[in-house]
Formats: sequence, structure tokens, C-alpha cells
Amino acid sequence: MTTLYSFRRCPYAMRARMALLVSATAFEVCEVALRDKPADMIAASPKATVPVLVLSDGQVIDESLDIMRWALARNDPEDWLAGDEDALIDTFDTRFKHHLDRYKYAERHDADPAEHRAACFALLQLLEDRLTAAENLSRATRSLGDIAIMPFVRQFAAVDHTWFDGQPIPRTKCWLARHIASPLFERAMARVPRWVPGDAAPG
Ligand SMILES: N[C@@H](CCC(=O)N[C@@H](CS)C(=O)NCC(=O)O)C(=O)O
Repeated sequence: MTTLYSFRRCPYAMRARMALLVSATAFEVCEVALRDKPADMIAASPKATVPVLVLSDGQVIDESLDIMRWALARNDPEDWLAGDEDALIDTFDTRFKHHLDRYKYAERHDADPAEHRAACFALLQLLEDRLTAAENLSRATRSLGDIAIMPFVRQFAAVDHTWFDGQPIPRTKCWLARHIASPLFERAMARVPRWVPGDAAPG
């Protein structure tokens, strides 16, 4: 069986779960506590970040984008790989994430949240511009770029929903709301009990 070590609220794990689901890959979810990760997960991937995918032959994939691309290379019914927005994804994984952490956890970083919120907001304009052409980032229908980026924008919006809802980025707000309301996201966010060592099987 293919096992995904996952954490429900982790944006990287969310995008991996969505790609595994859309590709109809059979997998079991091992929901971990980040403070108490299973020894099997750390043995498979010593860098110890979620998600980690362990295939039935023992192969380990421990980067969320690699998990997405692996799953879609096997089966890509919605042609998500045609919308692999490498550069845009990288901007959000690096610059947006950097500012998001300092906006969301300002005290931890001894940062000015307003400054980092503004830096995130400037990057959201990239999405707003893209979304003038179509309802999703690469085309009308969702693809890899949308799903890779959406969980981070969701996290940004959730820090202060009232503020986010008041911002002049109507297309981005609509795009985010559509993805959050999608049956795929709902499935990816289904609650699974935490895996405790000694249980018969993960999940
Ligand atoms: N580049 C990694 C990043 C994964 C990552 O940073 N995940 C966080 C949770 S959202 C994590 O596991 N952090 C380690 C920890 O909190 O102990 C990926 O794309 O899979």
C-alpha cells in the first residue's frame, strides 16, 4: 500500500493530497502530529517534513511538488500537468511563503505584520492579473498551478478574513472561494484520526 504521511492543515500536504485524489491513486493517510512524528516517517525521510509519500516498493517522495508530479505522471485525467506554472509556484513557495510566515507569526519572527501582509498582497496581484484572462491561473479549468498555490492563499486569507474580504482583488477572492468549495478540496480535507504507533494500519 502507498502511504502518505500527512498533516491535515499543512498547505504542502493539502496540495499533495489533492493531486493524489484527482489522479485516483490508491493511498492511505497517516495523519501525524508535527511535534511527535512517527519513527517510520523519519526513517523514510530524515528531513522530517510532511508530506512524505512511501510507495509499496519502498520508494520515498518527500517534496509536495514531486508527489503531485509523480501522481499526475501516472494518471492525469484533468490534464493538470499542462498547467505546471513552475515560475509562479516558485514565487509563492519562496517569496509569498516567507512573507506569509512573518504576517501570520509576526511575534515569533519579531516582524511587522503590516509590512509582510503588504508584501503578500503585492504578490497576489500576480494572480489577479492572471485571472483576468481566465477563471483559473493557466486556463478556464483548474490545473497544477492553481492547486499548488491555493492552500497558501487560503492560509493568508484566514489570518484576517475581514481584511481580506475588503481587498480589491475580486478575481482572486472568487478563485479562492471556488477552490475551497470544490468537492476535491472537501475530500482532501476529510478528517482522519491521528495515527498512533502500534495501531494495526495507518489512517
Ligand atoms: N518543501 C516541503 C515543505 C514541507 C513543510 O515544510 N511542511 C511543514 C508543515 S506545513 C513541516 O513538515 N514542517 C516540519 C515541522 O513542523 O516539524 C514540501 O513541499 O513538501
